[in-house]
Amino acid sequence: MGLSRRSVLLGISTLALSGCASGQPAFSTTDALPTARNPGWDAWVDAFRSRALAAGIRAPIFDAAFSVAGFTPGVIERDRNQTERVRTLEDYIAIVADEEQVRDGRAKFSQFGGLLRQLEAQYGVEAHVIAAIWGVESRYGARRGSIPVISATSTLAYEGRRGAFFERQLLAALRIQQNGDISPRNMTGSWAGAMGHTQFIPTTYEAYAVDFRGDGRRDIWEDDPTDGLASAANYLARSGWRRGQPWGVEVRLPQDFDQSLTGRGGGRSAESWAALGVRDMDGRVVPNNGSASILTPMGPAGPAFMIFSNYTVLSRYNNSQNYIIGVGYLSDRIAGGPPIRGGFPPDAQGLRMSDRQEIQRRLAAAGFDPGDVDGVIGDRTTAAIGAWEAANGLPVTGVASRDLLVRLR
Ligand SMILES: [Ca+2]
Repeated sequence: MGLSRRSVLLGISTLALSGCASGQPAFSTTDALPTARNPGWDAWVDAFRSRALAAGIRAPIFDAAFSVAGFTPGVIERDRNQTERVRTLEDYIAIVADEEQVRDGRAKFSQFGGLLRQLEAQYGVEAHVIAAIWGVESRYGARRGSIPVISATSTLAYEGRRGAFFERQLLAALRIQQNGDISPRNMTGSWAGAMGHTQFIPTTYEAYAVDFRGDGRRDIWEDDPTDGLASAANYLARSGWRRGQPWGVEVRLPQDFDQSLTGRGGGRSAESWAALGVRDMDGRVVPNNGSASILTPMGPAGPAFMIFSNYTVLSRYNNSQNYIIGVGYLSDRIAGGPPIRGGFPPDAQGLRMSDRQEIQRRLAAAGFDPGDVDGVIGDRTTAAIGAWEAANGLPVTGVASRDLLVRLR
């Protein structure tokens, strides 16, 4: 399967950055991005050097950091592409919390069970929730990102679309180096400067990273995930995580349910929802966990969730609905919970996940590689459809449609 395809999909799925921990929802690329000569960036770095020194960065630290940094045009490309496609919850879960990710999560959960239970005891954040953040952010550490953070943040600060934000990240990154937590060469991350096992951006690192092993360095970059996972637990704890409460639960709404009651603002007690006929997927009244809201991310025909205050805590990490539900759902699966039981509605083309998977299977059988047969129509499937259409004398649309499925059959 194509991890690089996954990272491309995720890079464009959400980046509703809100001072969140991660610059992107998941899976940094491991592709090395080349640097390029750019006199404009050189001049920007010269000017920035004065600002950095005035802000307390010592000259040798600054010069060592930039001696291994360079203008990296690839990060600008990624920054521009990431808003183009908005994924549905169904697609997002197929990418970050599919059966493979659940299996890997359960394996990591048992491998690192001692550490995770220690973190749960110390920070009051359930072990399976920490594991789920680890899974969604970096595929349990497998994709921590290999782009030099000084290069990425200085390129985006220079480019300017969100220049002030990335200059703050760059300054924080230099302070982290000055503090001795990481060497210039080893400070790597995603194209947006999100670093380590749980993809902290530099300002989040400064505020929340911890040295759990007590060796004097807050090392979220190394293979050992201890400091990275402890830092994520600390961040959730300090954001108000309530141990013993769910982030949310999947619910069944009655036929006549008033959809205008859904949304994050519509908090009510569990008793009040029960009186309106809301039940869990086994038909039971949902226990009281404080003020609760109902979300129907894909509309009335899709799954429904009752969410609690821990949903809001997860939103501090990344304020994307798909991200929060993705992490919450993966945490439940790692803890042994079932798949989502509410059906997903057909997409804009009238196709269901199984139809989209059939298109991918048939394209592959015809010799047009669509990437993973995961039902998610990403760049590779779109390209494969276009190539198949061209080879069959049809107008090239790249669209996974009912008509295409019929023709492929
Ligand atoms: Ca440490």
